Amino acid sequence: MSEGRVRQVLQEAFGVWTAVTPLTLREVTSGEADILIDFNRYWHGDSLPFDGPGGILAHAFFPRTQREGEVHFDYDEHWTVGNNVGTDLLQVATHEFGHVLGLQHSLEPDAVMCPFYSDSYPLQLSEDDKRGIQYLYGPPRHRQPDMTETNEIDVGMMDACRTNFDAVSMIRGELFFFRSAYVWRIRDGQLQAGYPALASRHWRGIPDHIDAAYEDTSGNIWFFQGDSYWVFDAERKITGPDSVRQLGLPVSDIQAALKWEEDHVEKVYFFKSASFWPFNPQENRVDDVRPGSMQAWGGIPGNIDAAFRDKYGYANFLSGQHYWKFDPVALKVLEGFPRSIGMDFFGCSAFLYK
Ligand SMILES: [Ca+2]
Ligand SMILES: [Ca+2]
Ligand SMILES: [Zn+2]
Ligand SMILES: [Zn+2]
Repeated sequence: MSEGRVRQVLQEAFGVWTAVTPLTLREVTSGEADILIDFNRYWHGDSLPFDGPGGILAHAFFPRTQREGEVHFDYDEHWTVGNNVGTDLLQVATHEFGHVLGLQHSLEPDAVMCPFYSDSYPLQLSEDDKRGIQYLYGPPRHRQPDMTETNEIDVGMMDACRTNFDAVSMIRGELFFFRSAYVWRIRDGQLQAGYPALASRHWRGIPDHIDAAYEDTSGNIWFFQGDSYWVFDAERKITGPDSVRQLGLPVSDIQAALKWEEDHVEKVYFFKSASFWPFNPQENRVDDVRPGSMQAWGGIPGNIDAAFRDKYGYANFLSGQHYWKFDPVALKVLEGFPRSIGMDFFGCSAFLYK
């Protein structure tokens, strides 16, 4: 293929994604680019060498990884477009660009994001591909959302296998996972029928997304968002919004809250970045405005999305699509963690990486 043709095909592959999102992409040959495309052979500087003709065709790095934005194609493939004599560059590029934009593999065989290469023409996004990319970036701006889509389909877009979570809390012995306006409810390891549901159906007046949540010893649920907090008695609001400053917390936008117990005394920890603040529920006050360091939680990453204490007393910390289980006695992360949130809590299948 000529260089001009390759450029054209790569543009076409990006066009497949930009057609269904508000994203715009343009080629730059100098300055800084968000996405870098390269054709490489064998060892080429990352730890994923290519293998000559056949086998591995290409790979791309997910956002928020060290090499985010990089897409590598195996130079040794016989790249072609629209015929069966080689490997179809449009198919492979569209798949890899999906990864570089943040999509994982799809389990649907007709999806562009299916992990197995198939030469199918014309190239078309499946509903699953479209839902995935629109979940990340939304629909194109010029088009009104399709009004025939029901609320159910909206909820379907919130795929627990792909998302990260805003907050998680044990409430009345059940686990509640929060993401945007939605909540998933898990009882005895089973996702309950009718979930995800709007969180406002349980807690009227809850903000449309929350930063953190926990249930205190008397069964009240505390929600945090920005510089405010709310307290609910089961489903009814008792107080809020009130400023977190009233709790003596020196920061807003906390990332997680963890209800804890030390010698049968209730404790709560608020987390933000690599810091945490112990909160004293008896005094209704943060113990010390000076934060503790995450190093106290050996093995937990500095940027967590959510935290909760499970019924066995372990602290669980979530970051992205993984979680870490922390042993309160040994004061360290359990062997074998992090693990996938989707697989352990929502019965999602393992994603294969290509
Ligand atoms: Ca190869
Ligand atoms: Ca959070
Ligand atoms: Zn590479
Ligand atoms: Zn892939």
